[in-house]
Amino acid sequence: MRLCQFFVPGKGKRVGIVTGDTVLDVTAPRDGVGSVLDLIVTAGTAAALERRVRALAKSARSRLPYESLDRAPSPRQAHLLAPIDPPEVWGAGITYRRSREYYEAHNTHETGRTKGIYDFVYESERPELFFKATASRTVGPNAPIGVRADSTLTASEPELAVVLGRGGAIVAYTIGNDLSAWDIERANPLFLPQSKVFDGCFACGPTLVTAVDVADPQALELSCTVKRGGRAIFQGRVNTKEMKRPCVELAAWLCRSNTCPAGTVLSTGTGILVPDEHALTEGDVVEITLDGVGTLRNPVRRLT
Ligand code: DO4
Ligand code: MG
Repeated sequence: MRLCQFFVPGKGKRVGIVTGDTVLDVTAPRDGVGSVLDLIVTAGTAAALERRVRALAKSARSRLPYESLDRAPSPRQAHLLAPIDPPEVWGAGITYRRSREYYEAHNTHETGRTKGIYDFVYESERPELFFKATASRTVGPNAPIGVRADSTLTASEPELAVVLGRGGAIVAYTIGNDLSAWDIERANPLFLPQSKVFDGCFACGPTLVTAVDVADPQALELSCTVKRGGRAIFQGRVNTKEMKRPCVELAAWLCRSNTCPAGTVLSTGTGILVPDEHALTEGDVVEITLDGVGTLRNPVRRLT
């Protein structure tokens, strides 16, 4: 099942189930369905979430065309929102061989060693995990993603993102865009938090697909297009089978001695590396498509 959230003028946030081209409005705050986060917190597990969503789909009272919601956010028009308001967003890094090679090739930090930090983290048993964003720094479909005012090399990192339920169980999947100021990170790895966390630093959506509906999360096709002036300047793709560590392993590491609230999103690392010459600029549009989830489209805004 696919879940979404959308805004309707005069009604506020709504919870939707996407079936084909249609969105079923299943919002019922008095029955504990005020948000997708409510559903995930109450269900806790993937099986319970699936049961609840299937039952809700049968009782939906109104429906809308998905297309009518897939537009720029405006208080005057119905539009999609991020499919979840995550209490926490975390990221995993260097989970693909090609990201290790790309990051390492650009690691100008002199260590005097034959291997750099990205080689070490790729080979290490412990994965790289970092705090990425809060709900206030997360944007949904068609909302602007940010480029820091003090960065000249910010890139999109298209990623499979998992949504955790109770005890770190994976209950859903979505697309994550881990916007990253690579110039800041390359200046010094200790600047990583500043390269990763800023306004509009994370986009997710357009929908969440329940975990029960994903036969194999390590066999999903993810693609990305960056458009400038309506023309594609970059296209890339990856399959999640190329990940070194499966999603469940990353989620288990994240939850070691670290209780993650239900609804936490973990973005599992990028295998699509946009060349430096295509650093994001104001007005670019980034489109990321994932099997079963849809296309996450966001315009780029330079922050002040
Ligand atoms: O250490 C850098 C971050 C790596 C990352 O975000 C990724 O591999 O996706
Ligand atoms: Mg990343």
